[in-house]
Amino acid sequence: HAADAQRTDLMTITRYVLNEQTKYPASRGDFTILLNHIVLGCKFVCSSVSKAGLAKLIGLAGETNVQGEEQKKLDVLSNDVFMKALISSGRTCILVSEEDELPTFVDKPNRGKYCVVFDPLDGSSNIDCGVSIGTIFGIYMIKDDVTEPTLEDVLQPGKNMVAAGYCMYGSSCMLVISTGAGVNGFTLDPSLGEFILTHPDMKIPKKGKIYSVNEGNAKNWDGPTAKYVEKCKFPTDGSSPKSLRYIGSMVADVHRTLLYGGVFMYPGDKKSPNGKLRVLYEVFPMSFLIEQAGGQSFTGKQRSLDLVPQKIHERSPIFLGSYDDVEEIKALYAEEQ
Ligand code: AHM
Ligand code: MG
Repeated sequence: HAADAQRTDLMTITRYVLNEQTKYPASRGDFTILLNHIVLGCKFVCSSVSKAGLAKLIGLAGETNVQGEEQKKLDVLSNDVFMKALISSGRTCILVSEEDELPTFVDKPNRGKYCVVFDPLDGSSNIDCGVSIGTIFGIYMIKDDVTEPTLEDVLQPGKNMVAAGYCMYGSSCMLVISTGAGVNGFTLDPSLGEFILTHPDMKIPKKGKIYSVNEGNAKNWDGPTAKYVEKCKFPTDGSSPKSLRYIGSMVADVHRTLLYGGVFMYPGDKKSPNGKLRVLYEVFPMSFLIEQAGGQSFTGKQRSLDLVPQKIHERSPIFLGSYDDVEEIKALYAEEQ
């Protein structure tokens, strides 16, 4: 009977969030509505990504984004879809996207109490070869709804986020989300067009056998990063060496880390002291999820979620993953002091 129930009682993401909401009698369903609009964006991007070759959507849009990188058509499209969906939800107030240099302040008639920071299509260098890419998002609540919203409302430490998640466009499309009470994974059933709860209460293994880093940057690494990677390859405690897995698509690398354990890192180095990944919409949401799943995230100096960003497109080094593995990295940095 249990097997029957599994097949016929489908927990969709909307139903899941509505259930959660009943725990808060004062809730007016704003978060559910906001999430429904994010889900719409994810479904759109998923369908565009899977048709990318067919629809000849691949290619340069002839624009350059804030970080000076070439922007692909799919990035532009995904950004437009998410922006419009978030604004029309009527539940947002400030939007920060990797693709836009400036934040978007939502006009009064559409204004709500949530701030959304997001990377609409991360890992876009992987589009042309069909490797998994994803959307990353984090959600803050405005400090109060009396005063006019300001940038201060989004320049908050990651631990203040009320929710964070990513959607991976991989061999299947998966949405992984946390509202601060654990992590849940939903898989898109393409025939239903619904995200179904497939990975309830995800927990990251306490220790892993995988390390994930762009080793091409090794010549510029700092001491602790170099020492840690050396330990992964030549362990001195009698354990087996770790395997290296690096996709170069943060969502896919973090997703694997969440499921299989180990560490994912994008350290700072001599050339880029702050690494590559952006604090607001890459480091924070992923750190939030990993902590909620029982792991840790560290910047080389502090807990990642304690960082207070000064600028919306700020970068930070990041080491995240299994609790014990990140503990080792923290010890190596502490030795340096
Ligand atoms: P993007 O936002 O321009 O797509 O860059 C972010 C991506 C991440 O998905 C990934 O972790 C990282 O860049 C890989 O960088 P590198 O190619 O330097 O290893
Ligand atoms: Mg990105």
